[in-house]
Amino acid sequence: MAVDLLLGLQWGDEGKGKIVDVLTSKYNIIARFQGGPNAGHTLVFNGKKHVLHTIPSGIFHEDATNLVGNGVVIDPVIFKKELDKLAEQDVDYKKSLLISRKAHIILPTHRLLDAASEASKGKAKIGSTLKGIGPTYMDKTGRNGLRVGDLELDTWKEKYRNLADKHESMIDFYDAKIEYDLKELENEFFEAIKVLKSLTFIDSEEYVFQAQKSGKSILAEGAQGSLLDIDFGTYPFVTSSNTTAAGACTGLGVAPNKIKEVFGIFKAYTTRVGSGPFPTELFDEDGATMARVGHEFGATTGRPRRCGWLDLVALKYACQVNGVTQLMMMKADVLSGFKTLKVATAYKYKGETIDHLPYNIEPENVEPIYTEFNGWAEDLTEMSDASTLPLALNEYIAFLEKELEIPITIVSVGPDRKQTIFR
Ligand code: 2SA
Ligand code: MG
Repeated sequence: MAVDLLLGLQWGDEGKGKIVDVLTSKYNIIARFQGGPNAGHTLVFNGKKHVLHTIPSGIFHEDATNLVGNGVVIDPVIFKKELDKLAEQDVDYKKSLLISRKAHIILPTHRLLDAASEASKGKAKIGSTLKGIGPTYMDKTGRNGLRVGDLELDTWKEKYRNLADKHESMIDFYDAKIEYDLKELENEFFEAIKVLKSLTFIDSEEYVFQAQKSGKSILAEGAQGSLLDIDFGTYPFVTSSNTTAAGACTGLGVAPNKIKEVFGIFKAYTTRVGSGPFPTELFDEDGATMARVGHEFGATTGRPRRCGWLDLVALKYACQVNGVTQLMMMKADVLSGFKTLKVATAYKYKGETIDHLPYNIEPENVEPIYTEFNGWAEDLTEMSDASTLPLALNEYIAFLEKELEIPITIVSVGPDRKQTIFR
């Protein structure tokens, strides 16, 4: 059976968690393939909101198996907190949650290094979530990392100590004053490791291979967004993993020819949290309205998200890099009430008009060229049928489909599972 991918096409927070939750009943296995507790995937059902960070968004469905793949980085402390929350909801995760032995572990000192690195950069900081993501992936590619499978060996504490000691000397190297009590952080870490060790560790690439062979269906759940990809994103203002389709191959061991559908999730407008260029960013009342109506705050850090118009230049680029086969448009409801909507359809770049994403999209280099659309006044949040959508929204959708040459198969009109319109 083929593997389907679900990815964010912007700078994260597109609503991937919600759509995974909506689609889970069609799949046997939901698998995360990159990122870690920097992610914040929000699910709403039965009047309750749930935020997941490392655990796949299929966890609330009894029949689904949830796999944390080798490409993910795990902070045992945050993982334990997520598990505690699930236990409070009577979710029986022991049976349904599997962890790759090859996933890397975030040490307390990785978090400290993240903080020291960001503090030392001053204004040029990445705007990291400070979860230790960058330093952990650095140790992975630097071939120094501690992996989940190491926890099954007697030598893991020694390996931990050596790495943590090295990190401590590195923290001193940064020109930043970071206050910390490592003993306390370690107590919490070792407690959490005990909980992690009570879960099922597997050779996940073999599991994924056998699952496909026996006809099981798999949905790979991306975290962050395509423009935060370490290779294709707005470097250096990116995360440290491949958030694009290729990341699912390396982060799960899925062969490229086994991938079938690629679901590209995007917001009807654009948001970004953290630093970095954002050509269609708004600093006016319209941006403030999007932030207010869309409740645009980081699901992990609570930071306010920057808001702006939809950027078709960037969206097209993301569709290309990922080979998107179906689009899903989120938060259409947030745009209700705008008289006029704008979509950036090209950039002015070095005196020319271009419609592809150039190397440098810093504000001094690109100026978005907008196409305007009529807005709609109707409240969409109670709608459940595509035939009831306002004309102006249908025109907005038709334009995007024509430009991107990909069908929009879902329009989301609110955070709840039920507020999902299939087309
Ligand atoms: P990091 O922590 O090293 O991966 O940060 C590097 C950049 O990646 C951005 N990033 C994100 N952007 C949007 N959403 C993310 N998840 C949380 C959420 C973010 C939050 O769902 O709201 O709560 O603040 C996420 N994770 C990483 C980050 O802002 C940096 O620009
Ligand atoms: Mg998020």
